[in-house]
Amino acid sequence: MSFGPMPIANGFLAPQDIPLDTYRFELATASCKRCRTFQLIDQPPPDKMFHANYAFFSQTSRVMQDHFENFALDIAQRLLARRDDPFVVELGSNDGIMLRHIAKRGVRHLGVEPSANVAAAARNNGVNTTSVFFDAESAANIREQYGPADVIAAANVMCHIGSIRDVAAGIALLLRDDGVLIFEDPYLGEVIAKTSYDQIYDEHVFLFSLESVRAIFGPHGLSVIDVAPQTTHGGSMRYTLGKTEHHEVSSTVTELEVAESRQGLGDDQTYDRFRQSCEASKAALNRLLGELRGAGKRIAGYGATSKSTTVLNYCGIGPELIEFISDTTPIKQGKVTPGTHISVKPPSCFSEPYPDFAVLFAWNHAAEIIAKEKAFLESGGRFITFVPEVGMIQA
Ligand code: DWN
Repeated sequence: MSFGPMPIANGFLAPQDIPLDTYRFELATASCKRCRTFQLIDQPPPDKMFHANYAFFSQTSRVMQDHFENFALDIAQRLLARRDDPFVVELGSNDGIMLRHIAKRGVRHLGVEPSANVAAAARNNGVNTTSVFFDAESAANIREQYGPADVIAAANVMCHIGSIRDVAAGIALLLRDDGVLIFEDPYLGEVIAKTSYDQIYDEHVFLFSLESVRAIFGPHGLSVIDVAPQTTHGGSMRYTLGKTEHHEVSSTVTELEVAESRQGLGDDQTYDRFRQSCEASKAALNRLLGELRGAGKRIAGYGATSKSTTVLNYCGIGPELIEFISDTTPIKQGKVTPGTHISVKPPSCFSEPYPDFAVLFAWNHAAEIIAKEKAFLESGGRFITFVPEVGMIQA
């Protein structure tokens, strides 16, 4: 399905650069009939998305900080316990949100993070980081310098990599024979179930299912040995893979296989229904915002997420409907949203005075935000949600 011409999701720009906001690509998806990998048909070149001004810093959410501390704990307790001088590599290690907990344990580690600014933040957090794109060539270099990896981890990274087969080849090369690959990404089954079409944007070239993970990594000798659903990013899946002959397969894998078949992730009709649900969601959101603005209500946005770029551009929502978006990320503040040019302001502006409504673009952080914004809700303000359907959250 097509979501129309789209700018770079994290391409926030200074107001004076609005005339330069001309780059667009066609945001359209397809589900491969052979391997059922749900993917973008076209993806902008990686250096247009990941560069020295990359706008997303993982540590902006308290809940995500806890999540990654627990991820590190899972790795340390489940995967490293009986290993002698293990070596952990994290792909797309961002600002070191996970790896710093591995580093603190004195474990040999390396973060591989192509965006230079977030890589620098990771080094400041005491995380050994190299700023390169991971592929078969850089994997060979890492193995030569550090030896084989006991664990290769990645969170919200694999689904960003168009050249995934090259990455899979690099992982197979870098991983010790009995080592494991552990990664998590937004889960296709959740996106379909919740009509969270905003998970579809330039950086997310894939939305994985068990079937597609098997199709991608299987040819490189890596089997899925465990799966564990995660609540993060609106519903993610953590996959653990290992070289086929060295590991037992957990029953969670068969259970997920059955669930995917029941949900129809392998059926064309599922994707037709998803398209219809996206169109219905767009119409309902436009209708609601139009009615509220027509009644003179002030509407803001909450969280200038990457996901919001899809929602705003697909639905055609601009400053005439949404006055500004509140966001805690300093690099986004004072800028405007890509394509739709809504001002992004620091949270201090949110309460000066509170708007009547706030579209919860960071819906995946709803619990954390609702707890933080009690005063907004108690003053009569309402959050507008659109996942799983358009509705309101009030005190
Ligand atoms: O995969 C990706 C995920 C992990 O993160 C990347 N492609 C980019 C990014 O996606 P996103 O921008 O949709 O992620 P979030 O975590 O939904 O973004 C939350 C945004 O909301 C941030 O800009 C910070 C902001 N925020 C806020 O203003 N107040 C977040 C919280 C929790 C808050 O209280």
